[in-house]
Amino acid sequence: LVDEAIEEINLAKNSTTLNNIRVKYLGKKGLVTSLMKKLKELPQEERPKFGALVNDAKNTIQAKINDKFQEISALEKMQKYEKLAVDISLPGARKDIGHLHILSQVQKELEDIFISMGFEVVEGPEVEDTWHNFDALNTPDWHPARDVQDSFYFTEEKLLRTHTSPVQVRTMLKRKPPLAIVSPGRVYRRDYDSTHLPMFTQMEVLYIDQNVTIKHLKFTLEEMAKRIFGENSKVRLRPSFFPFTEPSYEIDVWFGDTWLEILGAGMVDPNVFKNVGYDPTKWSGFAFGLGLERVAMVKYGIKDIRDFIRNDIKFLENY
Ligand code: FA5
Repeated sequence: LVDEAIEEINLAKNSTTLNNIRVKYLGKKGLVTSLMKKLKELPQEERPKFGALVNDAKNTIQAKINDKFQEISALEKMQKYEKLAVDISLPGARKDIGHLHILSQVQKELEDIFISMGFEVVEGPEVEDTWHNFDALNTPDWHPARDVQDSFYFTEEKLLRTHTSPVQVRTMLKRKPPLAIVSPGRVYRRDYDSTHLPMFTQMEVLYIDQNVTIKHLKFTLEEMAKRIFGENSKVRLRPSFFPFTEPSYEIDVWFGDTWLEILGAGMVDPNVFKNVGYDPTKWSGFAFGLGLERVAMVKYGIKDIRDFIRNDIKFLENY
């Protein structure tokens, strides 16, 4: 009986089985206990010897169970801790922190480039009057850019500015040359497709001094392109027309498989100088207006300009 019990105890794998074994042998109706009860049936002289034997068996089994119990409970404790264990080599739960929108980053980068070249950042209002937005910029009444088809008008004389060029006018009226300013901000047009938004961001650049030539314009454009797009970027200058510059150019940057127009530029038209009271025989200057979304598209290979305003976290997190 003791051997049988020991074998069962050795095989027990958890505390429940072990307890069942204890009940089976040592419980009130257990095998060892019932042997004790047989004691009375035996002749008087055999009782002490038998009693001692059963007691021995009981003690042996009890001791064996105790040992096994220690072993099992240590094991079960280990298993429990293993389940609760923390892998301290895993990265912790991180709080998501926001960052500047890709456009703000590009704007800041460009501002820094121009500040390093001696330009100053100025701002102008988004609600403009037609004089600052068009007339002062030598854009006559009949010009198609003034059309209600292209612009958002509040009244006949007030509109959402269609470009940042009116800030040129406001600055020239307030200050005396020489001038070197950049002016970033939102502008508005009735446009909408994969390269045009109705609300987008421009940055105006204006440089006025004596004897400013196209060479200064070209150098500034090349320097800017190198610093924002890298040494190997491909930039193309195309003759164009703006009422407020003469001559005028449009600048394209190679966009993987095609050219993308990023800015309009030119030498300030003498009529603009007259309109703000600068002497056109004394002063000359260049100006350009960059599309900041377009710059970001080229820099980061973004194919659809509408991604900038979708506010898709997955898109924004990439930059
Ligand atoms: C102008 O707005 C001129 N004021 C630029 C200028 C300034 C010329 C100073 C000369 C001297 P244009 O309409 O081409 O020009 O727009 C300038 C740039 O804005 C474009 O090259 C393009 O990059 C960007 N752009 C124009 N329309 C949109 C639009 N709907 N969505 C996004 N970007 C646009």
